Amino acid sequence: MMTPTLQFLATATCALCLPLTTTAAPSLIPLPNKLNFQEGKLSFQGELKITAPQSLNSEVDLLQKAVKQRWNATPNTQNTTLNITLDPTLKNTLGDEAYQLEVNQDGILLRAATNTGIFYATQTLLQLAEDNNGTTSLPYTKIEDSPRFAWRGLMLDEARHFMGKKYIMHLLDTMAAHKLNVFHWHLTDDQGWRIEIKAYPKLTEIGSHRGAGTQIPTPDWDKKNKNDPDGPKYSGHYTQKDIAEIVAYAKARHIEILPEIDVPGHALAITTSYPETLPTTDQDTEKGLHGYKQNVLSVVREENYTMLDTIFGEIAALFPSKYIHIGGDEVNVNSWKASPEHRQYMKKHGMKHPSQLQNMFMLRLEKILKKHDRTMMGWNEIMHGGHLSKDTGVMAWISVGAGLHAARKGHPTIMAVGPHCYFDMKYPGHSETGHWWAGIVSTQNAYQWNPVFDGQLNADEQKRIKGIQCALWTEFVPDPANADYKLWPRACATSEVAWTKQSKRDWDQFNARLGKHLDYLDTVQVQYRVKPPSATQ
Ligand code: TNX
Repeated sequence: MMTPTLQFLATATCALCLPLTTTAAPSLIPLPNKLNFQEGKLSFQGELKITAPQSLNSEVDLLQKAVKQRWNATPNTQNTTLNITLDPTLKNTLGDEAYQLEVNQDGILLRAATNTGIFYATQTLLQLAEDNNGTTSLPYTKIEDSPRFAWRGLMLDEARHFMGKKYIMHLLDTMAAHKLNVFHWHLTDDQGWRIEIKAYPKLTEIGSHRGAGTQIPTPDWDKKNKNDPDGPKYSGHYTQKDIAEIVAYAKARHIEILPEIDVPGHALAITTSYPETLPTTDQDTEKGLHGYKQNVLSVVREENYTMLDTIFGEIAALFPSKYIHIGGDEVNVNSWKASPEHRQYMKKHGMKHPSQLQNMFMLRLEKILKKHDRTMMGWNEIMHGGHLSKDTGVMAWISVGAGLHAARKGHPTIMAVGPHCYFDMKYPGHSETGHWWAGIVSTQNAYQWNPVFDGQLNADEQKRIKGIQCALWTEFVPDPANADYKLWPRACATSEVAWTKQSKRDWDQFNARLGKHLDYLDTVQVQYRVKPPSATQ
């Protein structure tokens, strides 16, 4: 057992224990699955005296830091304890991520089967505490909690706008506070390549810059300086050292990072850095959906697979995640139709439609990732043109139907559907910025849905819905403050959809809790959106 390092004074205020309704819950988001508040509070000044096994040092350390920062606690010689125990048998009844938390007149107890469970218990504890001029109080509480979905994700696009290490760490902290456990990092796109690849240095030397004096043009949505035909220069990338630091930071917070390298489309940053990766062309092609030509890789050029093998090898060495995301969305197949060697290849292999070329490419990537001991994941378009290995993960963004289709086909499926999960869509209100192709996404829209769409899937198919993920694409998100604004409180809703059982969720009740929860977000410096008085949500 670890010896007590910090002390705190506790004065239990009431011994009467009456169950209260969950609306009395201070601010807990996501709502625990079994929660019982009782009459009375544990109040204390000073720091926590923690007893815990050594194997929990990392979780205890993070808790102590948070307590110091947020509860403004000062050393104190009186004792009330926070006892933390690991009990592996809980795994059988409650699962890996479950925890129990109890606050009573004698102190605080946290129990779980794993470090992850204890970590979540500490996050609930931090939300439970109220600080009043140096006195911290916790309601007498009994919680037994475990998540509905294993995959509770949040995606950030840093290709369109680069937010930087400090913001990512802040975001990981805020995710952890909401028990979100997958950070999907969209690191490459047409407008920028944001990760150092040692074998292909031009990807960042050339590909991480756009605008004036660079080779990647400023996109229309980013032409801030109208007098400059190229727009201002815009740059940013992470070194492999930065990445290692961020991966470790996430790991300590029980978050897995899912890296995304978007191919074969959305690849202007690659094709600009290494033009030989492009198909040769004998016809003019239309611009793709996002206004670019020449942003699709050749899929018949063998050297491109060597390049991707090397890139994904470096990615696999940096990120310990089970899956690696390869993008695969919105490929402008006209680039292949206009290419003599692609037409020849199709003829030779009896292919009728260029989507079959896309399928061939995906099958090659599945193999490359397997070689690096990883499993492929991609946007729902990866299913076009043929079958894939059943263990390949599909992230459904374009529609619910695409997600249901993926689950029926046997793929592990993540629901990331626009109308509920795309937080680059506008909030309600005239002055809000953002896309609107998936509609206005209010916090209520982010909350009121059921990711398994009851009645549409049989039991086996339902099990393939591994969870949900919200996404922040950043064409219209210029900086970290705006990223926070667009994410929160909508991602609070995502966290509860992902964590709390459908039968326990209720919008009005969530909305009531959210008011108080915003105070908590203040304590962790989240620049969330405050609903204007005129807006409904
Ligand atoms: C679609 S979702 C895209 C992104 C855009 C986003 C804007 C997906 C896989 N592709 O490239 O940024 O819409 O909402």
